[in-house]
Amino acid sequence: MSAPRADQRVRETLRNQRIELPSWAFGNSGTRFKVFAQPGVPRDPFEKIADAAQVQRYTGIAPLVSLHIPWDTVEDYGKLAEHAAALGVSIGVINSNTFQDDDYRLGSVCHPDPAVRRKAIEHLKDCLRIMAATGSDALKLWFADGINYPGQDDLTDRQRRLADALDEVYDALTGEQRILLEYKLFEPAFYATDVPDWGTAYAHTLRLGPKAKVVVDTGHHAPHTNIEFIVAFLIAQGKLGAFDFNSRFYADDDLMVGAADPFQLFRIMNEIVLADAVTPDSGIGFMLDQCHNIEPKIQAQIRSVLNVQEATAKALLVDRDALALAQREGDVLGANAILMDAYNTDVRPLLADLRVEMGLDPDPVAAYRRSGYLEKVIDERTGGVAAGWGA
Ligand code: RM4
Ligand code: MN
Repeated sequence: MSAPRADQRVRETLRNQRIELPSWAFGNSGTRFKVFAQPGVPRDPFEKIADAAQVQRYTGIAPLVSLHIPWDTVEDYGKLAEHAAALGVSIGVINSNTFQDDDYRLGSVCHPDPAVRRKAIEHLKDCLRIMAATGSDALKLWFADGINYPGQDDLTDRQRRLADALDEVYDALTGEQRILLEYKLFEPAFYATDVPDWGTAYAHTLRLGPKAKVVVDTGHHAPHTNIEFIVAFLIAQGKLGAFDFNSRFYADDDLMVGAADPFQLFRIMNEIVLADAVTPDSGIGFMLDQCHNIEPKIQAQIRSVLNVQEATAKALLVDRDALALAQREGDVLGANAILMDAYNTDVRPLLADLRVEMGLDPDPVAAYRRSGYLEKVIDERTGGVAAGWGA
């Protein structure tokens, strides 16, 4: 293939890439210690979607917004979907929340009391109805379930309760609806989590069937876990459903994706490129799951989208033929150098040029800052209560 044609294919793929934004990134958030409120923060899901539409406006590749229920509860979901469409975005994945109710102190779908399990399952089914009303086709399940002390509950029985709940929700899926099951090593439970790792999520989704897949939240692993291996494995098994992108230094830090370790993000996107899975036809979702506690939120989301885009562009530039040859010949250092050449390429000029082709400003962050949007919403959004983790 000649170089210009290769460049066209890279551009085409990048143009069709889609990154999904979390509604909760635009609300106030914090740590266990303090929520630092920011001026101009949305007061309801309509305003969160308006902020998300700004990210789409300047990046051109972020037209989907995930909702979190009950944080994004509204009376009329059809109206919310219309509002999104009018702003050039649409509703993506619906995230269930079975972790912020007093009843869930000992768990939700794994709770020892069947009445609490019933309540949690009914919430998940409500989310299916919200999907139908918003045009979303995926339900993301993250369970905070687990136990803090050895002996607190029966580990095996909790797995059975989990399986029963998942079976019931799976059976309630209609049409194109599907389940995305997320795992997390620890927190809020400390001794044992009921879906702690990809193996557990994989086993449950395998039992459920083809409409259930695994979510890899990049922040949910033990230090030094080789996440790209997990990604490669799940893709090969047809079980990678989506990413929750963010980055971490210590635990589930939820910092901007690509900020802590851009090389890891490149290695992950390299597996995605290898599997030809960058664009939406792969069926894999690329979502951000982040909180911006001290930095400006819309700008941080724009930066995060660009970080994923840059890592993808670098992965697309890997000389696959040369790499395959070096691998076949056992040229250890040659193969590694080919990958590093791509990683070390400055793709910013290519992406700036692509944006101009797409009718966008070559520098999304600068264009957003110049727009005065934040100043405008700070003026407009007076009164009411800013959205946050409880609202
Ligand atoms: C969890 C997990 C979920 C997210 C919540 C807010 O740790 O990452 O995906 O919805 O946090
Ligand atoms: Mn997540």
